[in-house]
Amino acid sequence: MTNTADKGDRLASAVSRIRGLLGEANCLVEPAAVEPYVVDFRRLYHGSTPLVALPSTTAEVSAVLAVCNELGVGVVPHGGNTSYCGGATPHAAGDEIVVGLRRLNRIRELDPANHSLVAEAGCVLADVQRAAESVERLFPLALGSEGSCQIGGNLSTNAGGLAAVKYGVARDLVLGLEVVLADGRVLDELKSLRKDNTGYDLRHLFLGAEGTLGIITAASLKLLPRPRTIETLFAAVADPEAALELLGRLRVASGDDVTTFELLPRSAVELVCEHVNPTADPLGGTHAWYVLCEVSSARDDPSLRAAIELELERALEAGLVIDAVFATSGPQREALWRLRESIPEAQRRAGASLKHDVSVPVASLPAFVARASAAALAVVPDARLVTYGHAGDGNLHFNLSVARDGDDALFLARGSDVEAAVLDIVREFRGSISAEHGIGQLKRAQLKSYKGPVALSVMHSIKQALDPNGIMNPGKVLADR
Ligand code: 2HG
Ligand code: ZN
Repeated sequence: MTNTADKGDRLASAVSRIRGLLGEANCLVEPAAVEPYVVDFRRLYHGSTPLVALPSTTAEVSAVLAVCNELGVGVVPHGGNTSYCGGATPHAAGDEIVVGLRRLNRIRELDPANHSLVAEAGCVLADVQRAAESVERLFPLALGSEGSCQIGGNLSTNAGGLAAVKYGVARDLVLGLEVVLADGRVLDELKSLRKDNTGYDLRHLFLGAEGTLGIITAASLKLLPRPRTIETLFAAVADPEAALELLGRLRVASGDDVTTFELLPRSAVELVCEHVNPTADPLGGTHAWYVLCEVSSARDDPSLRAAIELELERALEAGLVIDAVFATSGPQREALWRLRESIPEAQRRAGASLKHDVSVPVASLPAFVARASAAALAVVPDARLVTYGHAGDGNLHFNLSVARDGDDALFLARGSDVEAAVLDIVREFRGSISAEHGIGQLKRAQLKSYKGPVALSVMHSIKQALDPNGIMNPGKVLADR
């Protein structure tokens, strides 16, 4: 028997054993049913799989992985399919089994006194937020995709999002984890403790590992008091430097309660107005840069608005802020958020785009934007720069859209040159080539040159220790298929 035939036999055997384990109803094999699981959100990859397994308990996940490990068959964990890097999409060879977590979607525990809840991996993020709200608590992870992404994916990719400036990234919001390891063993570290100083902190191995070390099946998540006062403002600012100066001032004026601080260029507002909503621009006039800022307090605090207004007046006098508007109602606040959250969709509708999810130390942002903009435009002079994002975290989506009447293919053909130029500058600033979207299959090559040899070697040792047969999300992050 040849190796290929042997591989085919092992795959067929895994498929049939898993169908027996989960039942036909929970195993998708028809091409039409499988299709949504093999195409990534950005449509960069089109993979193939003989089976999408849909377990609904940790024990079932464990049984599926045990079979795959025994037979040496690759497994691709799959949540809400919102990855930007193809992390949840199988390869085109069709030799991996997809494990969809959506049926593993219970809130196992809701404990307002402990400020925690336990959610299974397939819970949609918005449902986790709602569960917290139902007991006057906040689960602060906030993402544009929160209506469809799943908490298991958020944790596996260590998602960042729109409120990290105050609450941190996904990794910072986890008290404990339950993980099924490659060989099917269940690692039960599902504790809801604030203090547990007992050796290696294993949860952090799996947070951000993108399913390459095991499958997160449940997590104990940190909750906070639900905010009772929220002030949302949209301001035109002179430049990124002014935006950061404003951030510093608002942090102090609010008692360090800035929860969102997003930077938007004029081009992003114009793209949203042109492609999503013609009335999205909240300010008159044309300004180079804008800031969407939210300040929230757990207290009923009528003085917060006055404190922010006073600081804004000072910033206007100092020429940092050119114009500003506060949301005075729920719908107004939603409209401001919609403007920000519509940028990816507007960019999609505007034609081809090049995206770089990068971070630098917050104070270096203005210099980075100036340098990277010049470098990118030197390669694609007529492109539209759409540099926006989580300025409060030093994380920008350094994106470009094709010129209005430009040729998509010609523009995309320059993509690797633009990327090389931008990432060189990121390195100069000791920044990150992937601030919040992870590595997946998209950025494996960049990771190799970004991480030092010692870091890469430690990562390979961890992979080897936890997944010696290389079945967990093969070819993602660092494993070469
Ligand atoms: C956001 O911040 C997302 O809206 C998507 O991270 C970023 O489309 C992008 O580049
Ligand atoms: Zn983002």
